[in-house]
Amino acid sequence: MLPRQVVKWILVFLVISPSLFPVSVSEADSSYWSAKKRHMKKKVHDMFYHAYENYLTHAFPHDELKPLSKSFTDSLSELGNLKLEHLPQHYNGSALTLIESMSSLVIMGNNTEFERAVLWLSENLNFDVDARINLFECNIRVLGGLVSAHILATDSANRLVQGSYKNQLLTLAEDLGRRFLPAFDTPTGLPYAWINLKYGVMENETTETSTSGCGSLILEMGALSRLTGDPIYESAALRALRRLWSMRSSLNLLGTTLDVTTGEWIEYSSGIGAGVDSFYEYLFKAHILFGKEDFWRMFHSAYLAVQKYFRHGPWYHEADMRNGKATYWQLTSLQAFWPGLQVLVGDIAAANSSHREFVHVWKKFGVLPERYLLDHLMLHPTEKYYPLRPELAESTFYLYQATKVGESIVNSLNSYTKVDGGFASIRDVTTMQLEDHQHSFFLAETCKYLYLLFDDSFLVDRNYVFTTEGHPLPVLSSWHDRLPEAYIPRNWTFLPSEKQARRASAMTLQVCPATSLDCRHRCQQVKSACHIPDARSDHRTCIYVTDELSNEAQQSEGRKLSPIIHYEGLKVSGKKKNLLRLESAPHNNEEIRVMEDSGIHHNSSWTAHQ
Ligand code: DMJ
Repeated sequence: MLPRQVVKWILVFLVISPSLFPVSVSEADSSYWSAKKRHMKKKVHDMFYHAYENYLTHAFPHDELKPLSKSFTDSLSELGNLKLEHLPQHYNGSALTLIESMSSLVIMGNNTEFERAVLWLSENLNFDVDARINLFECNIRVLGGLVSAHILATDSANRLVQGSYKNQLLTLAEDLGRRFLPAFDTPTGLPYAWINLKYGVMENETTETSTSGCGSLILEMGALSRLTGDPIYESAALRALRRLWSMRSSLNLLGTTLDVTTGEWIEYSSGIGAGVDSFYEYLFKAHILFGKEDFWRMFHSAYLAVQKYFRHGPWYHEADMRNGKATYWQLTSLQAFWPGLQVLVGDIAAANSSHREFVHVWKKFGVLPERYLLDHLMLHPTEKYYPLRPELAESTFYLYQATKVGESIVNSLNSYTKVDGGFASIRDVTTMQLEDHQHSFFLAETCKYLYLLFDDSFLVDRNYVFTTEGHPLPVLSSWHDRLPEAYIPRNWTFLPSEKQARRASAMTLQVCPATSLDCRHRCQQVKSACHIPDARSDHRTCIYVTDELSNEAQQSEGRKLSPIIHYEGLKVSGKKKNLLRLESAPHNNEEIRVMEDSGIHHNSSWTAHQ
């Protein structure tokens, strides 16, 4: 035992020591964090270059890398194309991943490689190709990539070798923008979802599109107009956006899919995920980029409606735009961008609570599964994949700097998805089986946001708005009609009581169900979000809906019964008060919620969206 006096002096020393050596303690602290940040920055830097160099070696100038087979895919013509129809025979790619990587190269400080990319694209990129592309995807990835890279190429901080850049990327962007215009030639001004780059809108083209397909064009097309001085692009995008907004319900809600010729809704249910997500994002970001109060007013009403009708504690379900009633209770990986948007608008507490839930899910599975059925506490039987999506990293970037969350995302990506030939998507989060696809958004967004978490020096002197594909556009007063007024009200979202906020995450209670794939006759095939045709039969999954039984039953019973849905080997039947019963093992007698009027659990859930 130490003598009492000694113990006393030791205690006194421990109490006063921080004030005796304040500098050394905080220095130690900050040098620990600086070292940690440098270490993490290097890790993300290495991830990006592993993905990038493998793309250059095995796939360039094609669109995307297949990291397992070390080959390529010309996926620009497949993005968003569920049925893989009208695939071009002679399309050889547009170096999509290179276009998407350019802004990340600048953010990581590699001006030499950026210049090489600019020059290669200037000399080789050609949009006069017979390829039917998805307007939304081509806009956010290609037009956004080019416009952002043009701005970065003309920024004195990223000066290219004197005289080497003569606005070639802007010329290419303008060429692409012109090819988009025929899509807007509809009675409503709402654009077709698909356009052939060489020939315009194809005969018998589908008139169905999504809310994000019409409402997420304004940043890129607006920027193109500001840069070229030609208002045509911005006007087309603005007209479509205004028309879309005019279709909102009295609750300020919109649906998910619509017809561009009639301007009528097809799918009345919507949420903040697939088919709608970037519509909200663009209303707000357009206000920041162009300063128009109009965008702010639209966003303000739309945001409040989302918080009122879709939100359930930290989660967001879907609801019918006509009456605000909940339809599908699903968590999707795409929704994880929402907390990031909430940070931008100043609704920090709400952002924090849902970000925390998404992080729980990430930790539970190691990555974010594409879709989780909140009312059944189970993974969606077919959408168990994780295609290297950026949304959680994006929200994490807006909420934090250098945090444990960022570190754990980086570590999971390295341990589960890194392969010799790049980074592979995950086909099934329960088995971590890989899929042969490295999406271009992994370089454009996932790596970029992770890098910015640990080194944001790119953002020091200037404000940027990141497009939905992560391409930075500078906030310039010259682009503003007038500078935005202060727009951040307090307490956007009514916060649930402490008790509710702390309740255990639904995900922590879930059991991962085993499901067997059983594609039977009359399957309507539904592709995974990866859109890459390959030889594997299990690449596609199926759902088919038959109304035969209901017709028979109708005749015998003289009344209308609900359709039967065969769903990945599950039989779903017997609509009762808006609920269907799952009849086959392992989900015996579970009920799923369905839309009140259709009785069929489908459509937006099956709309793939990159
Ligand atoms: C990206 O292409 C964009 O972020 C888009 O808005 C939604 N999905 C993907 C990545 O998940």
